[in-house]
Amino acid sequence: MSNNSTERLFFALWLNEDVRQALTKLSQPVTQNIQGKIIPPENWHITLAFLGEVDIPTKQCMQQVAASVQGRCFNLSLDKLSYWSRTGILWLGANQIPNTLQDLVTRLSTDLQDCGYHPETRPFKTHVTLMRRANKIKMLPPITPIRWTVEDFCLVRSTLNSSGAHYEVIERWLLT
Ligand code: 2AM
Repeated sequence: MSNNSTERLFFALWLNEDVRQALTKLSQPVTQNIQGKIIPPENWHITLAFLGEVDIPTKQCMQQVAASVQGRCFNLSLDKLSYWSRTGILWLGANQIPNTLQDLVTRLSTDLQDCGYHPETRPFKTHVTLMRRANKIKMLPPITPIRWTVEDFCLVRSTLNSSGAHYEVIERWLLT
C-alpha cells in the first residue's frame, strides 16, 4: 500500500500511440475468445526494472541513475505471442532481444543497486502483459510482427483504484 511518503514505481518502455494502436488490432480478436483479466491498452508497457515501494530520497537517487544511463535507441520487433501457464499471463514479446535493450536493463539494474535496488534473479524477459489469469490456452494464432523504434524509457507510478492498477509516466529519458 502507498502512503504519503512512498510511491510504487517501475522503469519501463512505454508503448507509443502507433504501437498501441497496432497492438489493439492484433490483440482484440485473440483476447475476446479467452477468459481472464484483459489489461487495458493504456496500461501496456515493457517493465525494465520493478522498484516496488520507494521513499522520496530513494526515488531521487533512482532518477539520477536513470539520467546518467545514456542508452541507445533501438528497433524492437514484437513478434511473439505467448502464454505462461503457471501464472496465466498472455503476453507479446520479441524473439530477438537487441543488445542495446539488454545493455539498458543490465546498466539500470547494476547502477540502481547504489540506491538500494535488489536486482531480479530471473533473466530479463521482454514482454507486454495482455491478460492475467487467462484460462488454459491451447493454441495461439500466428501474428504479424509490430515494429517499434524505442526512443525513450520511463519511470512509472503504479496506484491501485477500484478498477485495478493505474499507471502514470512521471519522467522520460531519451535514448539517442
Ligand atoms: P508483469 O506485467 O509481467 O506482471 C507493474 O507492476 C509492472 O511491474 C508489471 O508490468 C509487472 O510485470 C512488473 N513487475 C515485475 N516484478 C513485479 C513484482 N514483484 N510485483 C509487481 N509487479 C512486478
